[in-house]
Amino acid sequence: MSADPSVPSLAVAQKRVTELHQQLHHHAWRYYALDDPEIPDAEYDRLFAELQAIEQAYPALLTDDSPSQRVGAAPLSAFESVAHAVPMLSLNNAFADEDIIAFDKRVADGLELTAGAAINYFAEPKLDGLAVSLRYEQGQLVQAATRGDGQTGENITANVKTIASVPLRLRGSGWPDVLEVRGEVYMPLREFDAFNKQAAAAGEKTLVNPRNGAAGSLRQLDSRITAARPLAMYCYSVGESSDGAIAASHSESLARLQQWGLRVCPLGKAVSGADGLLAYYQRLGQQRASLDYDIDGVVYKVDDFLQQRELGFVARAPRWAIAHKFPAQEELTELVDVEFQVGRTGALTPVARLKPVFVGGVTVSNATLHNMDEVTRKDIHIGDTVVVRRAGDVIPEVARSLPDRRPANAQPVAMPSACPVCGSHVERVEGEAVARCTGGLVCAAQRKEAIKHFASRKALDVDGLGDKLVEQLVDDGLIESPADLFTLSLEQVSQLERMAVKSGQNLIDALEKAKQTSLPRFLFALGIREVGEATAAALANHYGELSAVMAADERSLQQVPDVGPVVARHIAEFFAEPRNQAVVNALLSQGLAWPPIEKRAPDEQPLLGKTYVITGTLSSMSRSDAKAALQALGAKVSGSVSKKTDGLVAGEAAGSKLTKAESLGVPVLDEAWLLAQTS
Ligand code: 5U1
Repeated sequence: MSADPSVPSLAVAQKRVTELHQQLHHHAWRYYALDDPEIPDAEYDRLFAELQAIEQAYPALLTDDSPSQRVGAAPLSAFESVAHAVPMLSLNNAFADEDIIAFDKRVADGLELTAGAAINYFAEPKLDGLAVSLRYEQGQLVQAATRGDGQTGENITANVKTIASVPLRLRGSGWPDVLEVRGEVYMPLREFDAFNKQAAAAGEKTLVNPRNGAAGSLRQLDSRITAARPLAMYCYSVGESSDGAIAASHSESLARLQQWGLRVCPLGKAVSGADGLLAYYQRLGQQRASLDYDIDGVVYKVDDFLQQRELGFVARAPRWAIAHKFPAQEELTELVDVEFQVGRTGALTPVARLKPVFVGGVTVSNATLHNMDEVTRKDIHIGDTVVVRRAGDVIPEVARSLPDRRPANAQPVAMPSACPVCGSHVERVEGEAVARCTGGLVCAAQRKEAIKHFASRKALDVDGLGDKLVEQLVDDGLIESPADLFTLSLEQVSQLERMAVKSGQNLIDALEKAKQTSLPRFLFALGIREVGEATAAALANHYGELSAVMAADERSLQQVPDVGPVVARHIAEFFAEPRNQAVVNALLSQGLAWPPIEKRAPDEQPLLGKTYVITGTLSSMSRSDAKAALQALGAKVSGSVSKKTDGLVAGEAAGSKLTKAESLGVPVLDEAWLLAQTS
């Protein structure tokens, strides 16, 4: 019995430890496996701290499966070898649709099915991480091993125990006494980015990519390092099982693994025949860029275990499964040159000119290098062999260079001291990653970008005024500022390349129509640095009048919600500049106008603190206007649905966001609700 009254007796402590284990395992499962926590993080932390305190007072109560054991153990000198009781298989790869049609035929032939009989498959994403086998004995995680050569891997138990989504103890009942579960450990992309940002800020080494991040983290001899890495695991098959097969089919076995608390990728789907496989591949390919993990293809498996057994293996790969790979997202090529593009705010962006390379399904010859800090961080020289990455619809980028292959004549990348477009001085502000051309609207590049922004959909929304047309208008000297757009004559526009009288008249009509706008759109269209749609809406609501925004000083501007000192300075500097005042006045004299704003005090913002998502087509207003209207009522408008979303405003033909909202129980609101809020 302890003398300290704040420390419980051993018997009481033991009972409490059992309760805390149960609660912490349960809440970790809700949080990591189901992504649906029941209690706030702070409450979880409190329970965790309580367990740690008891374990410190009574070390005998510290067990291997304690939730506190995820923090990492003392370093090992080397990994032990582990022989897999059931080999970890590899998969044959396929790249073309024909390979999949041939696979389906081989399966049908192997099963001696009549021609045309559709086989039931299970299709699932192929994660780009590291394959790992988990061994549970009496429901407790006793060992985790890498795949190695498929027969023998390395014992990485201490490292895998730090992964919060790997249960240390299986849930429920009915699991075999010995159960080996296989799956992929990966690094979620958002957490990979956050990890690298933090590492770069601290001057530490960054991770090359999420896959290397996952593999490297699992290969640490010091599991405290692994514990600090954001890793997760999805399970996809069973190795040894003391009860034999745990189900009659692969899909049923995944459901059982899930019941036992193991995390299974929710995108797996039962499909039928080769058509079903190819349709799944197409769909997942479209979803790929929006996933929070890297995948490099799809795995198809014959679902029925008896059929799997009948088909058997060739060498180490099953005849009943195949990996259908996506086109590579990373390729090597030569960096031929680096040029600098000038953006709307004068920011100079280094752009890589590359020897054309086929990557992610397209030929890439240019890729962004973001800014000079990135060039330095990635150690990029002209002439280098570089890794080009293109994920889905994402803009291609140079992921890294290969300094080992650097030729003797490679050149470092230098920021020009004069703007490559207008020759104005280039300045780099202390503490900012970007360098800027100081030419303002004197610079043709900035003029073009400013006018493109002014006419863009979320700004004045001038129908038919695309980027190429703006470039022609500036290059031909017909316009210098957004205000000049409204002085264009039919004769001038119809003489432009690819324009005729009809298309010219359409453009003149669109410009006329765009004159009737809203104050938030007008403020956004001016292209003031750091003033996006939300800030423009907040400014309009706060001041009500353009003249008041223009007259506001930095102190006053900081009273506007979400406007801090930096944004306030950009706004005040913009309106203090005589050239900008002249453009605004010219626009007003051309007849740009908007309905008066009804100013709302914070206590008149009934949606303050709420977050909405808008999807589908609304009949009475554009999505941008709906967004501005909700923002004026104090709401935040986000682009993606999560459990934290207060409502999804769904118009006609709402797609995946509607499905997600329904699955998460997020209220679905219609246009009538929106109109009722905003009227
Ligand atoms: N999703 C998934 N990835 N993956 C990799 N399933 C899957 N199955 C595999 C492998 C190597 O092998 C099975 C055939 C057991």
